[in-house]
Amino acid sequence: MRLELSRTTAIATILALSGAFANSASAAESLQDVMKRRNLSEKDMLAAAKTYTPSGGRDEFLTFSSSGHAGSIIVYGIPSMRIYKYIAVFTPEPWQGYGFDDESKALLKAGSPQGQTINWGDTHHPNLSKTNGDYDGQWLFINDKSTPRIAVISLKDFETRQIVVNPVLTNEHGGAFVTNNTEYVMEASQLPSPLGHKYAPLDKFNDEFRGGITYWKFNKDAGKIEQENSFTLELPPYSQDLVSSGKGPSEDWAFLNSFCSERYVGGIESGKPPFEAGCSANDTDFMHIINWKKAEAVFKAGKFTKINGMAVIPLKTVIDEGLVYLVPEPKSPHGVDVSPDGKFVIVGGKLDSHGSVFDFAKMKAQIDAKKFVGKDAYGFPILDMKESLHTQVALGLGPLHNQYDSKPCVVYTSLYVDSQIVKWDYCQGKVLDKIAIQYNVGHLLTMGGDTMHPDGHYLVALNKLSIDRFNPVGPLHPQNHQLIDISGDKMELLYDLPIGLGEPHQAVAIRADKLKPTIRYKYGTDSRTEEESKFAVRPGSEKIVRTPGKVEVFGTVIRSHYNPEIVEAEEGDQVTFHWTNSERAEDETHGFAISQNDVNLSLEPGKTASATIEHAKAGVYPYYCTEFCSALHLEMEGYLMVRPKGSAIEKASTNVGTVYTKADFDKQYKACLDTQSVIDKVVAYITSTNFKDFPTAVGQVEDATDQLKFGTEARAKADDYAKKEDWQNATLWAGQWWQYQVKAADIGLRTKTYLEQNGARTVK
Ligand code: K7E
Ligand code: CUA
Repeated sequence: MRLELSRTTAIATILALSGAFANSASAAESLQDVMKRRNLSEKDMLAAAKTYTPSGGRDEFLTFSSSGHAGSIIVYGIPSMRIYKYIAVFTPEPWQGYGFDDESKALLKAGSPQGQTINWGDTHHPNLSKTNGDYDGQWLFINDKSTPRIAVISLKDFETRQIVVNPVLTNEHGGAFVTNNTEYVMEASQLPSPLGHKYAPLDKFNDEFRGGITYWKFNKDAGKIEQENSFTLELPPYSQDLVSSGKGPSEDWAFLNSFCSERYVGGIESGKPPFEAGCSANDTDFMHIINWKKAEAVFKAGKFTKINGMAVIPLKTVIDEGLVYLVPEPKSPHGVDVSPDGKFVIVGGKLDSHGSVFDFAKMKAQIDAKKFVGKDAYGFPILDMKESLHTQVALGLGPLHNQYDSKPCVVYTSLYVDSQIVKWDYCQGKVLDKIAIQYNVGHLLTMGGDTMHPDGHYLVALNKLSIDRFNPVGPLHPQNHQLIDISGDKMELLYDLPIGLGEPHQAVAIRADKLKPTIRYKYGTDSRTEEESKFAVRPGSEKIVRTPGKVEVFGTVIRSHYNPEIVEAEEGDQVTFHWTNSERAEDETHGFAISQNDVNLSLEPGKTASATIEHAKAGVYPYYCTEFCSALHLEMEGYLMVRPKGSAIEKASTNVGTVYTKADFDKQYKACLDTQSVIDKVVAYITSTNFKDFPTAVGQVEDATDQLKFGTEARAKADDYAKKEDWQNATLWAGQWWQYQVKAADIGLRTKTYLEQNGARTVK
């Protein structure tokens, strides 16, 4: 339950607190001083109190927003509006090693049309997997409008798992929308084209060009789209737009908008009016009412042809089997959104000032009675528009998208031209409230707004322009997401989030407690497939394998060194590094960059990733860690030595640098013994508490124990060499012992602070 402070109580509390501070002896500014200095009103203070999240605080909801043609997904929290992550999807992203390690390169290649790797995508509609119409927190999908593709993202590690290319359509817009139980991910075309990437001249538009909607079969357990179980419905060459899945009574159905049912083909260069004129001539376009459940049965009965390996149900079969019906909708519609109870479908008409509420039961009755007012040019039955409508409500100019509230019958619609959001009652057909937006709003986002049980609370306006809202950063402005409180009767604007990637079209938000991401990978996981990597090795079994023309490194990384550190190769060799991060500690990520090469890996705890240099050029190539992983992060480094063709292999030199004596060894050894007594004190403190009740502390203690174990091994080596009076190796290994001690002490102190701050008790 959310604690709702009334406006007056909140302000009274804030003012009382500020009074308390003013009375204190410190010279710190009071709240009133700050309000005056920064010119903040009480309303501002209230908005701040509703969004401000103190350090260490958590958000109630997580948002997944498209980044548009930046090709990724932006993750941010609500109500704090703090950005947490950019999930790389269609576009390479070096921090995550995405598009730079062999594993993700393979994923991007498999997700591109044959013969090329496409390194960007135009993401529009992220959608979450659902079970019984509600988010289950497992999978996320997003579409690429430019190259018709769908990506699957795992919510276990927030990584892209799969990209599938549509072999039939040439572009799309109506993706990635899911059916009520994520049986299918839907993807509908926008610009009609000959199916299967063929050529046909534009004067054959009516006969050879087609639209289509693909039903990608999703295997929820495997987290995989299965192309062999997917199918496409051939549709008339209208510009199909967005699609919304039915729910409850309409669960077997989907609703697909279209514009340009005029089938106009522009040609401004030859004196014809542009597309925009010819595509908006008619008063109405067609909503497609799709019986996908029946389409699935027709597909399973084998009534399809295959195009480029994809099952396509031909136009005639679609009509004969009763898979698609049309109903006129106000011209140039955009948003289509099924109500939480599945009874209504609300359509926004960009060029019409109404929100049109279609009644599923009324449409279904006409379909069952085969009562049609006519057929389109291809023979698709058309329902009566008036008889299909529950109501139409004058909302304002340019209604685009709709999102539902947790309150029954309440919906929010974006008004693109008016730059407003309208709150209205779609049952009674009346406007309830309006709020101004900066500026030209597109999609809206309510919490769980497309599920059967929306959470309410907040609304986000995904705006197209930000004009005067932020400090200028050049002609390309940040995108602006505006957070609005919808818990009361009146909408209240709370916060502006400038986003430095664009253009975000749609976003979805899920209650944070529905997500259970992992903290570390199972040892040796290829994160791009989530399977065990065949290249993983354990500490102690690192190796360099040489075959003619090839050098393959199987190594490990841990604070703060690579094993191996020096790798020899010959000019022209193919050199591959497979690194496994053998850390168990939370957040102990290492990187791997090789100078002068397009290589950077992100190695999270437990992960195995690979990088290949195809034809090594002669030279010295330092490699190093790109994450500041410990105090000796800068020392986490190595050399790839590529000797000129034909020269002999060199041994890593040991007789360079400082020479150590017994005195050096004794000094280092004493430092280690002193450090050990500090560690013992910290350990004594931790074990005197109930640290076992704190999973974070338990994880840290495990990690520190690991480090101390490695330290003991290094100490044994130092002792051995000391016995042989090899002071060089004895001193260096004693130094390594000390490194492990420092890491253990660092973790130990972090744990001590954590326990103190989180109220651990003394138990013995
Ligand atoms: Cu920009 Cu859904 Cu692609 Cu509307 S879409 S705004
Ligand atoms: Cu590992 Cu820095």
